[in-house]
Amino acid sequence: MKKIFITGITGQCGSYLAEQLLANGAEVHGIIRASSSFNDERLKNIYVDPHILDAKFFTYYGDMTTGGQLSDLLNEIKPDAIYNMAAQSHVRRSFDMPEYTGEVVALGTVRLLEAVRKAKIKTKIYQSSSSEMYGNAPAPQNEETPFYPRSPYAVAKYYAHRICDIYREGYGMFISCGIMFNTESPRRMPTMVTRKITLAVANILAGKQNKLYLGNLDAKRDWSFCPEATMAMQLMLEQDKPMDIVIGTGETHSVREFLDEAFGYVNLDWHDYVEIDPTYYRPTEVDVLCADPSKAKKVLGWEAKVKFKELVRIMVDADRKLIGGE
Ligand code: G4F
Repeated sequence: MKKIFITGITGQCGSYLAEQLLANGAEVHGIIRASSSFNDERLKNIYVDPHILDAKFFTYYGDMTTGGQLSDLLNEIKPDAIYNMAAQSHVRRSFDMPEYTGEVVALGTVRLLEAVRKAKIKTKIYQSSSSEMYGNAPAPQNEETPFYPRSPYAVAKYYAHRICDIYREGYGMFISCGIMFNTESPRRMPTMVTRKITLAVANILAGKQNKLYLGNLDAKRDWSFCPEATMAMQLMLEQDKPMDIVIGTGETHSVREFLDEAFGYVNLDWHDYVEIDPTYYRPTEVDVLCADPSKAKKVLGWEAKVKFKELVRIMVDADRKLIGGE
């Protein structure tokens, strides 16, 4: 049985990954950031009391800002694979908290790599890199496209991406980086634009909201369905050699198109509800992200099945169910 260690297990992608790995018979260990409020809602489907005899799911309080504890945990667990999903992942917020973002995303990654190196554990590592690293590099972006990070978050991810490169080459460690374009699902943070929109649709239908305040509607993103993207991450660690691979659908749509699709699906006109609040603008914006996922198809045999329209509908349906009042 494989032992897996996941940082960021309480996040959208971390939680889907944990579920899929457990379903495949793995033993899954993850760290949860200590908080006085509950932050493990996404793990409710897989939580088991660790005292039961055949428990395969274990969580520990831990943080990417402290290296010593990561070392202790890795020495104790000796995982066959590690998925580094932990991040302060909100791009707009990274402008308000640049130092903390760098601490978790950039230095957190090097702390994890150092912990593995010093523990001399033979393990495969998956690093969640981000398409934000491309900034305004011309679309479509692939593994050869030069990076041009335009936010504190993106530059921290770029540091993490490059340090993985250095440890892979310098120490011969197996580290694969998934260059992830936007991943969405009903578990998406409500402050990310897609979920903010689908929750608003559900709330408006239920009579609980009458305005939706957004920022830049012209930005274009490649939105894929998170549980499909996490399958690609696992395929990356099943390869014999480590590599960097772009994961996305190959389609790009604007925030405006997302509004058209989400409100149109329930016969509402978003122009009646949406107002622009410039506080959601970013000091530097990324205009167009669109994956060229040819390498993922060729090497992993992976390609996105859920495309834009279906994704929007999955999210609207889930939020209508959540909010009720239909
Ligand atoms: O949903 P977003 O906040 O996602 P963003 O910035 O593209 O980042 C996400 O994807 C990255 C991968 O490419 C990840 F690395 C990152 O961790 C995160 O998951 O914003 C998408 C677009 C932006 O252009 C933003 O300016 O939507 C625009 N937008 C317009 N109004 C808004 C809003 N974004 C947010 N969050 N909230 C708004 O009200």
